[in-house]
Amino acid sequence: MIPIDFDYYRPDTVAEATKLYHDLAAAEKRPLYYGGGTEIITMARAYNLDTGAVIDIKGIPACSELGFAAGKLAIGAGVTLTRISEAKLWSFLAKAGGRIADHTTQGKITLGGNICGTIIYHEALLPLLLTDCEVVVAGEKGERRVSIHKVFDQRPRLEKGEMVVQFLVEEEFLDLPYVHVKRTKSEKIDYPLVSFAALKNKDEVRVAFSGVCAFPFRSADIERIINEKGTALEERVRRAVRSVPAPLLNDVSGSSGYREFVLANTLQNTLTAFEGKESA
Ligand SMILES: Cc1cc2nc3c(=O)[nH]c(=O)nc-3n(C[C@H](O)[C@H](O)[C@@H](O)COP(=O)(O)OP(=O)(O)OC[C@H]3O[C@@H](n4cnc5c(N)ncnc54)[C@H](O)[C@@H]3O)c2cc1C
Repeated sequence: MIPIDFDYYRPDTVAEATKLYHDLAAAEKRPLYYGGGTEIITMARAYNLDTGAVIDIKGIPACSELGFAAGKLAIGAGVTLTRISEAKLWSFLAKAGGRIADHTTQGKITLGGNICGTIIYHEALLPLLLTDCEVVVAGEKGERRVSIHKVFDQRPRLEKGEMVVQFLVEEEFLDLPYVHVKRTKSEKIDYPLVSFAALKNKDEVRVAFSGVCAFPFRSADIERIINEKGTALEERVRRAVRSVPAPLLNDVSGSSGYREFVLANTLQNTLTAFEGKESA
């Protein structure tokens, strides 16, 4: 049971949704945009969330879009992880999403909710970071297109009242060789000890991580180090691990020392595969 009363709205357009947000905020309803509701409902049940109104974005056509236009794959923020997987348009994102929560919950979790939620892992973000995708964001003043790196920098960076409408990924990235590895403490379904994504673009390897630090990240320093082909692989991996941008997580899933070990191994295996053959 959800122990709080709140109003439920399901607008048909982005403009209607952002106006609703503005009006509800002015009426002190503390509105929230609502994707799959998995985090909102879980937190409300645990008395960790208080809202007077939710604005469900799934009735908005732009938020449900999944297809190609003008050389880009458009993925609506309200598209579920299951739909992404079943559409078979981008196997990298399907794979990253396919290791989040369990099969049933993936049918509810939306891409926008995974990126904008408060749970620190945001694992579906990793392929998006590696493709430098654009994000359509809407607020009271209208829509804007921004880089994913501006929308998410250690945490979601939306302005108050803004919602994510779509993610736009350049088609040329969709067929590049990639690696996705998720290591958990024991169960296949669990929060990540290390979640790792790599993409090979021509000769350059791009890498992004979740579960390593208290936020997911892609690091220019780490990419520069691992792409120094003249340096021995073991040395590159050692330096890359030392360049992680924040303290390694140390929690019930694993100590920081164990995470460092798993991270080094994952990097080593990925680079060996990428440098030895075309795809891994
Ligand atoms: C059982 C379980 C296991 C999980 N395991 C993992 C895991 O292993 N890895 C991982 O990365 N995550 C995991 N999560 C977290 C999960 O992926 C997301 O946090 C998900 O729960 C939120 O998606 P949702 O669509 O249900 O969002 P909602 O619950 O609807 O919303 C979550 C938050 O995002 C905001 N929001 C939603 N959509 C938008 C939008 N379009 N624009 C702006 N703000 C928006 C909402 O206002 C709210 O604050 C797990 C969650 C559960 C419940």
